[in-house]
Amino acid sequence: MSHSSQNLFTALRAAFPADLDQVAVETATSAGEPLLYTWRDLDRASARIANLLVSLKIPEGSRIAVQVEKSVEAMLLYLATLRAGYVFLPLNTAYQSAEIEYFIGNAEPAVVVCTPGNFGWVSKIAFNAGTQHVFTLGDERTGSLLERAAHCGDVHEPAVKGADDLAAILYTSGTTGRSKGAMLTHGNLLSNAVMLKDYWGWQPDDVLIHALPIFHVHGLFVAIHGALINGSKMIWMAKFDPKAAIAAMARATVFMGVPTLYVRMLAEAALTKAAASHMRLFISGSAPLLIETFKEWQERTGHTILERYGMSETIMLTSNPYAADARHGGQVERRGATVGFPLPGVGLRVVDDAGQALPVGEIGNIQVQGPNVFQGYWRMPEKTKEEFSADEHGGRWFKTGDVGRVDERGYVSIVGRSKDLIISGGYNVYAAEIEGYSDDMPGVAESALVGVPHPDFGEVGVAVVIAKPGAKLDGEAIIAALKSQLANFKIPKRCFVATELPRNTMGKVQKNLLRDQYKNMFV
Ligand code: MLC
Ligand code: AMP
Repeated sequence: MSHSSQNLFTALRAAFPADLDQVAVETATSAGEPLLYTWRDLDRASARIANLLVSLKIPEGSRIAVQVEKSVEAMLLYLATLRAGYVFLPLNTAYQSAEIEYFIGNAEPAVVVCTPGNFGWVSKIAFNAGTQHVFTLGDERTGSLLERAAHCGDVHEPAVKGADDLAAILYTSGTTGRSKGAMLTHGNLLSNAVMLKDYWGWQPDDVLIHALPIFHVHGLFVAIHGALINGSKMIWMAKFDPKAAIAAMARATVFMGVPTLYVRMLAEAALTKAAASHMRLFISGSAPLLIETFKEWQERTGHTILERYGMSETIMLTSNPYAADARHGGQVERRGATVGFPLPGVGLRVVDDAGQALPVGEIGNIQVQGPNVFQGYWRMPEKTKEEFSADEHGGRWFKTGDVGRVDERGYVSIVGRSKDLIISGGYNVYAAEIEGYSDDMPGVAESALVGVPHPDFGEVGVAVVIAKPGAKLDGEAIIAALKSQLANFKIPKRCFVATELPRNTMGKVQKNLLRDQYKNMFV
């Protein structure tokens, strides 16, 4: 092995404890039986899958697209993909056939792994797109992937990778409604993981409760890398359950969640100071954490949630301090309704619409740079160019699409988004995508989707549709039709039929008026 390899797996593997027989992952079967994986298990099982991938003789840079339920084996498949040097492409299990067809058509993966139940339709899409290998991976360690991997050796030398070599592609929607594949390298992921280990003060005896899905940045990268690069055990939950998460706190020290998870745990009487007394750190991100939730958590548990901010394109960007941050006058205060400071190595500026840097305290567009910022969108050089801007020194800044400000103490607050995006329970819903599907329905002249406050999901989508002359529309029927085409979390919670959409003098739909009209629907 070359010492200069920047393979992320190699770095994670190097952090495994010396005693490989210690428990690395603690989980349960669907019947509730305890299921333990040692560090040696992680090493050997990921080697087998890596050897299987290598045996397929797929070209370098091949994408491995994966749409499977959360399981330890799904994580091992991710680790095996890194190990073998291919590019991991995770897909939310809620995505339906039209969405999957687009991703597979766009990414042209050499290998697709799906659930046994979806093999029929997923393999058809994959083979039509030219994919040669489709495997299945089910719950309880079933499926053809592991059957084939069982015949492969359990020793594998990680592929030598440079910092700029691709490790993963994460699809993220855009203003046009078409998803773009954010290309992340081994260097992006590794630098972020190493920096967070230090910034969040990971300790030798930390134990992470892993309760998030593993097809997005938060559960896949921040949580898994965080634990592995510290050699820390994970308590692994296939699905978030507030009661189980609270019960696990007695044996754990770190929890990561989207705000909805905190809201749901707060609704449980079992959440007390005593229940959380073994915990060291609660981290929230992916969506705004309401100040009420932040305060209530402090009162109920005695812990101050550390809120941080990130994106698929950049992994983690800012964080409230865990300990004294010397760069900011030794600040240790975790301030609610802020996302803290730009992380070490991350550049962050706030600019006006012309791209001019704004003074401290003023609200504007957030742009970022750093070793964590992605390489661009997969096969979309023009889109990539549009999303970056240059400064007078030739610096390259990524336009986050988030609107915010930095106060005189250096704390960043996100106050809005210039992108037409709704974040519901931590999942992103792009208005343009849903509007596109609604507009294509018979009898629909046009439509608008807006986000409104929701007590559980933070924000949910509400659709307003306008009928073509002579057509009669039914909101419920439109919701039912959308359900057959799109991932469930993208479905508007309500659909209203109106006579017209409010427009300004330029003819642009005034979504702020719609948001205002429906803002009290759920709260
Ligand atoms: C589920 N439903 C949702 C929803 N999740 N509706 C809106 N928004 C959501 N997020 C709906 C389903 O459509 C379904 O409706 C019903 O709720 C029950 O579905 P479920 O799957 O049983 O829901 P549940 O298990 O309760 O899921 C809720 C959740 C989940 C909060 C646990 O959404 C979740 O895990 N969110 C985390 C997302 C995440 O990891 N984001 C990180 C992105 S990374 P019906 O009508 O069909 O019955 C990122 C970068 C960063 O943003 O900074 O981290
Ligand atoms: P994604 O594209 O799924 O990675 O989502 C990234 C977006 O989530 C960011 O651009 C923000 O709009 C939002 N986000 C992430 N963390 C936070 C946070 N702590 N507060 C507010 N918004 C957040």
